[in-house]
Order: sequence, then C-alpha cells, then structure tokens
Amino acid sequence: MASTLQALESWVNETAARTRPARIHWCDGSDAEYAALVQQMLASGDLIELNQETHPGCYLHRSNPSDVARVEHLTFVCPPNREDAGPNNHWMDPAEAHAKMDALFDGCMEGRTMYVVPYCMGPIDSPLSRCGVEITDSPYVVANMRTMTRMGAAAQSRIEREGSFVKGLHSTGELDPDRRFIMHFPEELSIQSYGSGYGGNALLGKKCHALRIASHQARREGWLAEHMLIVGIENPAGETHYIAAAFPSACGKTNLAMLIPPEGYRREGWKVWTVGDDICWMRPGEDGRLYAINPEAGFFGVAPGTSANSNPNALASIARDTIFTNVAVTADNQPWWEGLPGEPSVDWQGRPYDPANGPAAHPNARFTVSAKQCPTWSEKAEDAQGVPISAIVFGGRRPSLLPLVMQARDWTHGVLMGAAMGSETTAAATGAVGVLRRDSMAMKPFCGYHYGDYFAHWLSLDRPTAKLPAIFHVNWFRKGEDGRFLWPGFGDNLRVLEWMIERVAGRAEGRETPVGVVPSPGELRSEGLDLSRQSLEALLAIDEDGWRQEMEAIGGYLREFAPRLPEALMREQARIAAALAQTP
Ligand code: GTP
Ligand code: SPV
Ligand code: MN
Repeated sequence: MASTLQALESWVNETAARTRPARIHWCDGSDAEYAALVQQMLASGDLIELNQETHPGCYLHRSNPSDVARVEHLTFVCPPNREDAGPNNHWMDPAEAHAKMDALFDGCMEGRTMYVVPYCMGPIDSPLSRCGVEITDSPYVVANMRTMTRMGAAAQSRIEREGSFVKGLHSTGELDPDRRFIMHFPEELSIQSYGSGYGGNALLGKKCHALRIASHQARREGWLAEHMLIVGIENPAGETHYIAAAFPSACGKTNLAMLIPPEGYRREGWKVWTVGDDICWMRPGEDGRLYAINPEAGFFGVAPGTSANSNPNALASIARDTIFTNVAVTADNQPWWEGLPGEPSVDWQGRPYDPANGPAAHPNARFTVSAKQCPTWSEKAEDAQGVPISAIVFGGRRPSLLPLVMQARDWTHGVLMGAAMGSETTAAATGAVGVLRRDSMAMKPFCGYHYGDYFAHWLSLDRPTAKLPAIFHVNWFRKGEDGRFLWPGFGDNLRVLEWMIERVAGRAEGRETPVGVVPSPGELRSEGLDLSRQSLEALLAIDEDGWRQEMEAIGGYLREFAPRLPEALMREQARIAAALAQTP
C-alpha cells in the first residue's frame, strides 16, 4: 500500500525535523550493513574487539555505568484515562508525556545518524506476527535489533502490505538518569524512549512492543502476549509437548528453554527443543488449543552464571558472532563472567579487576546472539502456525513455602496461581535485589494495562470450546536451613517437566492438597539425582499454616486491583482459604 509507505515516510520526516540528524539511514538488514555498523562502532569505541581466535565475530560493549538495567520507575504507560493503566503501572497524561518527550527529542540527533529500523516480531509469514519501525540514533541498538528481530527489507514489505505498524522512537540522549523516560502510548501504537541505551529500555521491539503494546492489542483481539519461554519436550516415544513458562527477569527462562536432559534421560532418548527464551504470543487455534510463537529471533540473555555446568547450550550459542554487554575480559581478551573458569583481568567498566570493586562482570551483563546458533533451536520456531501449548508454568524465586511443583485444578485456579506469583527481585531492573515482591504472571513490569482487566482477559479464554493447557507452578529456588538451594535445578528440572507431561497425558496420579496437586512420593523420578529423601520430602511438603498466611497475603494483594478485579479470582482465593481452614 503506497499510503502506508507515505505514512511511514512522513513520520520519519517529522521525526527528522524535530531531532535534526546529520543523515538518515534506512536499514535493510543485510550482512554488509551489519559489517559496516560493526566497523563504525569499533572505530568510535562503542564496540571493543574480543579475542577473534577463540570468539570469532564477538564484540564487547561497555555501557555507561549508570545505564545497566531496565528502569521501572522511569517507565510509563499513558492511556488517556489513568485508571486504564492500573496500579501496576506508572501513568502520565498523554499530552503531558508528549510535551515532555518532544522537548527531550528536540535537536537531540544533531551531528548523528538517524537509523530507520523496520522489524517484524515473529516469523515473517506468520499471521500471529506483528511489525514495527524503530527510529534510533544508536548503532548499538540497530546491531542488537538485527539479531533480536527479523529486521530490514522483508519486514518493510510486510508493513507496506499490512498498513499498520508500531512506531518506536529512541535516542540515547545524554544518558543522564534525570533525563531518561520510556513512554508507551497504547492507543497510538507508539513508544518513545529517551536517555538509555540498555536492552529493555532501548531495543523497542522487545519489552516495549512485544509485551507492553502487544498485551494491549492482545486483549482487544483475543490473544495473549506473555513474558514466557517456549520449550518442546520430546519423549522417547517421539511425542513432543510444548510448554510455556513465565518466570520473572533473571529467574531461569533462558536456562529452562535450553535445558540438557540428565544422563539417564539422554540415554532413553529424551530431547529438548528451544522455541523461545523470553516472550511468547499465544492465540486460540481452530481446534481450541493455544498456539504460540516466539516473536523474537535472538537471545538477550543473562551472562553471569552461564557455564558448561548450568547451560552448555547457551555457552555453545555464544562462541561466535555475539555482542557481549558489560562482561569482564581475561588477560587474553576473552569474555568472562562469574561462573566461568579462568580469571578476569579487566572488569565490566574497563578497570583492572579488583575484587574490592565488586563482581568483575555486571550482575546483569548480557549476550545478544541469533537464536539460530543454539544447538537445540527448534525447526518449529519458524513455523507460521506456532506450536500447540500443552502446559503453562508459573514460577519465581521463593526461598520458602512454595513447593517444587504443584498443578492447578482448573483454569481459574491456574489464573489465580499466576496472579499470586511472587519472586525475589534481581539485577535485571535497577533497585534493591532479593526483596520478595508480587509479580503476577511475571508481567508486573510489562503488562501494558490494568492488571484487573488483564486477569479478566486470562479468565475469558476459558470458553466451552477451548482446550486450554494445564497450569502448574514451580519453584527451583527453595532454600534449606543452611541457606543453600535444596533442588539441583537446571537439567534436573526435566524430572519436573516429565511429571507435568505425565499429568497432561493422564498417566500420573498426583496427590491432592488444598493448594493444588503435587507429585505423590515416587512419581518424580529420582535415579541419578543428588538429593536426600528428606530434601525431596521438604520440597513437596505443604505447610498449611504458612499457606493460610500466604492466602491472606494474596487476598490483600489482589484487592489492590479492585474494582476491576474479577470476582471469580476472589472466589477462588476464598475457596482455597476455606479448604485450608478445614485442615489441621
Ligand atoms: P530475563 O532474560 O531477565 O527475562 O531472565 P531469564 O528468566 O531468562 O533468566 P535466566 O535463565 O538467564 O536465569 C538467570 C539466573 O537464574 C542465573 O543466575 C541462573 O544461574 C539462575 N537459574 C536458572 N535456572 C536455575 C535453576 O534451575 N536453579 C537455580 N538455583 N538457579 C537457576
Ligand atoms: C528482562 O529484564 O526481563 C529481560 C532483559 O529479558 S530486558 O530486555 O532488558 O527486558
Ligand atoms: Mn525478560
């Protein structure tokens, strides 16, 4: 449609008139364009070459030390009515937000190149995919968008055909935390981000588009945009079940998506296929099941802790053609972070490593890499129809109370489990780390509208013709009295996923408790597992006293979303509280 191209061109021209760049570059997504960007960033110091013998095509980016994570206190969702943003979002009047951003963007690209980045979230030919255009003055953002999305000419053609796209405007500005805002205008399908070059603040296809704006569109159109990994589990019989799991930032999505089965499982022929590690768009198909795509094309993963023990697939993925952000380097210029063998020589800020300055790599250091480099990358990740989801899993960092795994009795109970999710905060966002906070469906920082409406939207999928996935809750992070994790986690998490699949297939009985179904003793396979019987029992025990308090706390939390909180959720909370009251 010529008119879409015209609309795009006039938006680009208006933006250029405001930001006054020295030149405009329309990105085509080609290899040559990427190579030229890298050369330019090496020359400017935006990128530093790493050891090309051990890590061909790998580069390091050191961000401004004040710009290393998402900034939730500076992130706003701006529908015309404050109520529509909900207590889960910071809100600003759209006119005020526009005035503020217009002033910041005024002349901000003087002397710089303005890049126009057309991108598609999801397989280019999928009806579930959606497109956007990000205008940015950061070559680092362009290079990352090229890896994280389907960026360039094909996306632009789809935009011209389709007629609608999300408009994202970004400038790194002065990197001054007092002049930093990430604004979302859901009604206008637009995003404006100023003053940060960091991932979730600046790669606008990711959290800003694929979650905050998309969740708003998904509600209107009857689908879900979620902070979930997607993984395929193939059993020795060759059946593959796809599981989508929502864990808060830095709580194990990338690791679970790339899981390597324990030795015994590998011998039997179990296989794991990676479809996505961060974002999942799901829509009911004609058969009533939910079909999911990963809107992303790459991984923007947490580096620290990634090792040959914890995540060999991630380590293999990032051996070449990877951008590392805020990692340390070794004496022979290889990327380094806590968890890897060897020693750091220079820390993430470029200083000689000194333990007195804290960790060598920033705790939220990241790698950006094409998903195609993952050894377990699933062919189905490119499938336009998406993959059918058998189970949805919620989970978080809970040092106590929450069992290793439990299953919801039905969809409503499952939605309550998701809404009640809590987790200790991590370094993925600025602020305190290790504080327990509620993070419903792992979407607290990403739901683009009122949580009460969001819970109602989840409940509304439960229609008579729907064949919805089973819902589970997991906790890999229970701690023993010695303060250490009880459960070995990582590859051994497959034992828990196997139980889920057995439940879905009707082959595992489980044990009913007031808070959900947990595995009966012996149902979780434990051969080859380094875990005492007492620890396993502790992991699956239900502490009724603790749960009575927890249900009360959940009730209090949910009431924050009144009057938009669906009554069905409070009834469900009351049902479980009543069941707990009857147990000794
Ligand atoms: P975002 O990219 O921020 O959305 O995070 P993510 O959920 O993909 O997090 P990721 O998989 O990168 O997990 C990061 C942290 O969780 C690392 O410190 C891991 O070591 C730790 N982790 C992941 N899986 C497990 C597990 O099964 N057990 C334990 N104890 N830690 C885990
Ligand atoms: C997260 O924080 O959940 C991430 C990284 O996945 S970011 O892209 O910064 O949101
Ligand atoms: Mn994430």
